[in-house]
Amino acid sequence: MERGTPIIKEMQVIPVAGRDSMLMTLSGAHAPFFTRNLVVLRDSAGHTGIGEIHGGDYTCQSLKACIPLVEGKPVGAYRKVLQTIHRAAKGAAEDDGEGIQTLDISKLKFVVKAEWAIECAMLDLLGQYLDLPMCELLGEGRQRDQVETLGYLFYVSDKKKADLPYLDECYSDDPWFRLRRQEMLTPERLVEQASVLHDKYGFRNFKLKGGVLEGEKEMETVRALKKQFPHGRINIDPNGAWSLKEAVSLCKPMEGILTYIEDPCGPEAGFSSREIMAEFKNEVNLPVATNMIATNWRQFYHSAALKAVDIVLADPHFWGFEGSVRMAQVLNDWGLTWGSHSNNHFDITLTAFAHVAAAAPGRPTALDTHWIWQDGQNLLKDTPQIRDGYLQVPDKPGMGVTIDMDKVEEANKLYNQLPSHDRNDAEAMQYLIPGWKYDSKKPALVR
Ligand code: GKR
Ligand code: MG
Repeated sequence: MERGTPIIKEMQVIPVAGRDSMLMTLSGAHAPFFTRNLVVLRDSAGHTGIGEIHGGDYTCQSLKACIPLVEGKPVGAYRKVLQTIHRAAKGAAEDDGEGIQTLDISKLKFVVKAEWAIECAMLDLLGQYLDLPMCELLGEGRQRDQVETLGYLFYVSDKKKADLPYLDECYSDDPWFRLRRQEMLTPERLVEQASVLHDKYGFRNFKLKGGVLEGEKEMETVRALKKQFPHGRINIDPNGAWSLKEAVSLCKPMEGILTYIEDPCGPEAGFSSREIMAEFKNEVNLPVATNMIATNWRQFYHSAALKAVDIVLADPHFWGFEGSVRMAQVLNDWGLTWGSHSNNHFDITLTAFAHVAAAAPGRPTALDTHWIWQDGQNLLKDTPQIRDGYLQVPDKPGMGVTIDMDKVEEANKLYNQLPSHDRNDAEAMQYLIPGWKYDSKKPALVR
């Protein structure tokens, strides 16, 4: 009889691309395509383990460099494998440690750690070996069977203004699929967006991506959303676009309307974003969330010491799967709240997030996901569903889902056709405002 856990026979790194709408954020307008990297592991028991992480050549190369450290290793040694990867990792020369406190998206690749896609795929294999769902292997194990999720609302620009190949779904039978590719820039259209999402997925929580219009105009949208969903939990995230003074004057009147506020301000006047957010909290009686000022344990130490945040959106692709659940445990013990940030992603990330959130103790805030903008571009044969506002956590062993390699191949072909693999929100933006340049303190359409 063979002893020990199965051996990893093969690690594939597969870059993939998908389609997106002209979504507006502080960093500009989303391009018609987004990219991701997949990890597919095959073990000696005949199982397949999968993981997905941010796209781009930097992350793809980092993953490929890990192949010799993963192949030939027993599935049960996943902690040792990750430790070996960490010890071998050399920080990139261009990484100045700034992170994403000013939402410079060229720095996101340093905040994301490629090896968490390997952690995910190894936990998937380990779960299959142990005959347990992945969430049972994390932290204190499964805390819930479904995970409350939010409807992630975006202002959307008119794609016809850009000479770029955005998708049009005007012939779809699905009202949401038809709507998500259209221009939506007014409070009325954002309420329509939220209502159609509510009908399709049952969301009662909404997050508006701000940093696009003047702050006052964005607050009008928030007010309109609250009017439509009086019992809904509404949050706005301008990604630190407002000065401390603006943030206080915009948010103070919103106490009782906003449920919480995400990254209202950032570094200014020689003070770090952690110090500025602490000052914001002294003045405004709203819980504050972040995915910008606490993206690792050292940043979290200062954020916590300054009491700068209440809700840490600990994305497993920044913190690791175990790390994100460890954060959930700490926050819960300290009376603070866990959640997760997201970027455009496929359904492999959706599944992974479902497991991590299922293992987060306490009362996490509703989970972020961009999936609604990608729904239909499935890379899985059995994508977990969002029903009545809750993402269903798979019950089968490991991730509990099956990868569709034909779909992966198509997404890889699309990736290979793209002239560039890195996110660049300025390119599409320049069709809307010629010569547009990123400014961390100016909403994208305010120039
Ligand atoms: O998809 O453009 C986007 C978002 O703005 C993303 O880049 C952010 O990182 O969703 C994120 C957030 O909550 O800050
Ligand atoms: Mg955010």
